Amino acid sequence: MLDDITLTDCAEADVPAGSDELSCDFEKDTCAWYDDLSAKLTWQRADGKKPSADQGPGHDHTTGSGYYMFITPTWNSKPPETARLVSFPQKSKCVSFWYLMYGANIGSLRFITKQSDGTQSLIWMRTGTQGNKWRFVDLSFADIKEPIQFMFEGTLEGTDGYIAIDDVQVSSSVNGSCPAERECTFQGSLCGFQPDPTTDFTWSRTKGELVTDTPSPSVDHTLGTDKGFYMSAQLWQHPSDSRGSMVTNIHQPTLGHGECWMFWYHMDGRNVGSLNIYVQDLNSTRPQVPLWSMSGDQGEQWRHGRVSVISPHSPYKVIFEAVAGSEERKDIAIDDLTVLNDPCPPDGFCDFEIDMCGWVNAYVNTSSIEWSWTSGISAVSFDPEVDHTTNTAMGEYMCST
Ligand SMILES: [Ca+2]
Ligand SMILES: [Ca+2]
Repeated sequence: MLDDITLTDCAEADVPAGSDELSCDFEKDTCAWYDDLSAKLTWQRADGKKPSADQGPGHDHTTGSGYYMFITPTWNSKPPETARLVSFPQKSKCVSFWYLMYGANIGSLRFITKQSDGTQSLIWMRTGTQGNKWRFVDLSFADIKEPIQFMFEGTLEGTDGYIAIDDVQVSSSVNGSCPAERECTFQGSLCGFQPDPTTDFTWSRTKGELVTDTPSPSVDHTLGTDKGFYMSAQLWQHPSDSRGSMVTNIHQPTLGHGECWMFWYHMDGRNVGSLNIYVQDLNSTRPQVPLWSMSGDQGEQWRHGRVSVISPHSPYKVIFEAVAGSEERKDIAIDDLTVLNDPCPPDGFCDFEIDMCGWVNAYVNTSSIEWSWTSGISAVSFDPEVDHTTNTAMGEYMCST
């Protein structure tokens, strides 16, 4: 059995054979991932063929009836309780995985890296229910030179629900870059975004604690803290009507019905300017096609945006462009970009299956009504038992408590 392993000043040969086997569907074992036995909880490997109430979601991601890793509260849980699944130090640059987090106040799932000097970095985090479905994350560590350890840290806060992971992929980069990311928090990297040199300025990856006393957001959207990174056009540095663009990596052709790009944006300042999104078809000499645009003050908060990209015959890039307005104190920022293999729902329609579609709780007075993202399985009594979209207890709906 292994326990809280820390390796310092190791030669590569000191790491056990097979320790780089981190791509894992958990069908036979946990590959080279090991549990931190100093933590209160351990990750369990569950069998999707024998689902039971205490076995997490009951279906894996690989085949629907295979194995996955999960944690769930038990009758004698004393939250918060944390479990950690850890890798040996290695040099892989690209990580992706599927996760499922479900249940009222279930807790949080974090992806953390640990350097040989013990420094830990929080790369990715989700808190609270994310709906009863498997969700995809990919991360890249292109800037990292020394071997690092990867860690899945799940913390249970509630009394029902589960946190599960499956189909972890860990690989080297190809020509220095990972496959174009489908989910980006900007916590560990630029996610392949590159400046467009034909525009007037470039965006910056920054965080609240680096931009105090500026109009840039004081907290990011992912973590909600001044330690969380986002992309900012830093418009207060740029004259009116100047423009700066960021271009994504090349994305492979979409399915015929397209895919949905979802993101969070922050536009603060009365004449802040505009945020424009374009798609560039790489097999065509046509100019960029405008997809989405927003102008003017959207308040001091993160707002949700989404846009459908349909490019079934050609690889493509997406361009985010900020155009500076006349206001002095102004900025435009984006965070938490997610690409789904489905078209976006129509405007004005929100089935709450994916998220809250940009609806935010408005605190008008001291009344304690708050909408929470829930479903029948985790709902308290007096809430509807099924939602309208899927007509099952697994669908999400909004209720006030
Ligand atoms: Ca599996
Ligand atoms: Ca972020």
